[in-house]
Amino acid sequence: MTTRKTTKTSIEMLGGPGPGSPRTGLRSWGGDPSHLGTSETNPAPRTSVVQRNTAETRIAIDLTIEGQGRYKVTTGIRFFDHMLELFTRHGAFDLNLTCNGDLDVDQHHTVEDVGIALGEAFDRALGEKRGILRAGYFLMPMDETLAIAAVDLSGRAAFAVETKVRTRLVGDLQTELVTDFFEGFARGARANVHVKTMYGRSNHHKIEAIFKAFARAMRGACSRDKQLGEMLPSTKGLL
Ligand SMILES: [Mn+2]
Repeated sequence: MTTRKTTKTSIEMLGGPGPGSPRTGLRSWGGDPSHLGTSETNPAPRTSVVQRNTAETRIAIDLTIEGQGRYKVTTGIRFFDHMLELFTRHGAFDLNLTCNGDLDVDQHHTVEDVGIALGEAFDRALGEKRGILRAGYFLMPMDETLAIAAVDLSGRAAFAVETKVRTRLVGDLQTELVTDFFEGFARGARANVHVKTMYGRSNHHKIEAIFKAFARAMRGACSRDKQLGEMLPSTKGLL
């Protein structure tokens, strides 16, 4: 009897169906997760909602930091959607993002404002930034291309971007706007954002590798620091 009880408990903890108790397992998978742990071991996911409306763009964002890589992104620029979608998947975030911008004027307002609003969404979701790693970096290969990203959610906006892309367009995206996106993100998130293509041939890969590296750097920076716990990751007393 003792063995049977222990087995059942462990199935519920895992949250999935297991041998001998498929009904219980399925119910726990889709049901109330409160039995999975206390708030200390299983804290609430960090989320934010941002609405940013100007005469040039109307943006709505719904972000979950502890996501499952699920996305719904519509900016009117397909290659930009592609970048934000893979940012979400590689960052293991959940992101709903819609931007209705004045693309008939130029892509500039849309790309820059999405950067600002997405940065604000992270800043809001992270709140006081207690108990997070705060800084993160990643070195991302994509076939023949290598890109690096380093971020510090420092409370100060600064950016450095080098895509090594010399063509005006990749897909339908004006490539010079990659810099404007990261500048906007750094301002919105109040973060240091450094991204760089080290080398590569394909212009598509150069930009994509940067967004993937950035996603994984952000994933690290947003991660909870088990050792520092609720300590602020700064000696200044404010982030
Ligand atoms: Mn691609």
